[in-house]
Amino acid sequence: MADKISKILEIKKTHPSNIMAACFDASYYESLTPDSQDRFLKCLNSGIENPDSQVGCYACQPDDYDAFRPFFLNVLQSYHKVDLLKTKHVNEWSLDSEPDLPENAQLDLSKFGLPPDISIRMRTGRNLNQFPLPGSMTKQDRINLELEMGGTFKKLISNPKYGGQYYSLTPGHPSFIENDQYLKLVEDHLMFKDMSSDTYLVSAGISQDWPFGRGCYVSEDRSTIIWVGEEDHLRIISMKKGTLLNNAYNNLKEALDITEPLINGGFAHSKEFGVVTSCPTNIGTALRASIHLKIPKLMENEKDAKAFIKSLGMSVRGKGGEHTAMGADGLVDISPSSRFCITEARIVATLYKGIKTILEKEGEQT
Ligand code: CIR
Repeated sequence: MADKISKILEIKKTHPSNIMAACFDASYYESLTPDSQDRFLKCLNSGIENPDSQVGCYACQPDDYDAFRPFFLNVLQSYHKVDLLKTKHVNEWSLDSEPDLPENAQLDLSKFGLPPDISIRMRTGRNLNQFPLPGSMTKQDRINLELEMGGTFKKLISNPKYGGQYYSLTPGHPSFIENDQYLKLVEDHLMFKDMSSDTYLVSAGISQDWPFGRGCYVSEDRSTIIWVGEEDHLRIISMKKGTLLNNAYNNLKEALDITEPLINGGFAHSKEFGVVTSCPTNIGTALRASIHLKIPKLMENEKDAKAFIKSLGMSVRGKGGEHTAMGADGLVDISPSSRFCITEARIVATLYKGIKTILEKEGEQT
């Protein structure tokens, strides 16, 4: 243990951008009981083993953010660039809470010239109160989480609005699929990749016991997807074709509303910080709302385009997601950057307004 502490103190000096190390306070650590010290260090392991981490810590129990509040408060303020003395996180899905939206908050992108086959993706993460977070799960916990979710998926499958099926990677599970079928689901962007090559997730304990307890539910029309056993217990994904942002948004909210009451003990939520996720970057709403836009003229100057999009509170990725290259014809994936100290409604309003401004600017390019 002393080893780990000296390593953190070293990283503080060598890697000042590692938020975990920057926020580590030895006297706070000393004030904890020996059991709490163990539990706390478990959260910091990823950043200790990977000094180049940007954040460097993960919550490993549903109440870690509250239990280690003095530390996580600083991490969250630092990463999300918020002052929690002045700003409180609030979850709010109603678009009526947002000013300056079109009548009845109908967020129709066809007004900006987007085609009817445009695809909108929204995802959020949820963790169950009854299990440790993925970083501290045993193999049996992972298997039990998947079994616990079985009842919920059965209900969704028998509901005509959803139907579809569950695919499991767990050997011996009744819905087990072979590797070729799994790879096809990954190719179709329905299932997540093996996380074992992500060094941060390995050090965090999140990717262990692959492929046990991993799987995904896919609705008949493929618009509602629930991943089991990735970075969070659940990732709930809504994918809708069409120009009305409301469709993807409402579909996501409905999937959450139908799922949560079916789960023993419900989802982990912090009074102060909102939706609890493994990674501090996702806490609050865990909501990522994105769209693929073609902005070839703006993307001729990628650096300026990125800075402009950033100034609107949005991030740009390649069309294949995080760390992928920009697509041909200036095709990019854009999404509001904030997840914390912002409401769900504001995230979607930011996306809508951002798309409008970006496309106007694209139109002005010669
Ligand atoms: C890190 O701290 O760099 C890794 N644990 C990954 C954090 C993930 N997300 C991010 O930086 N946006």
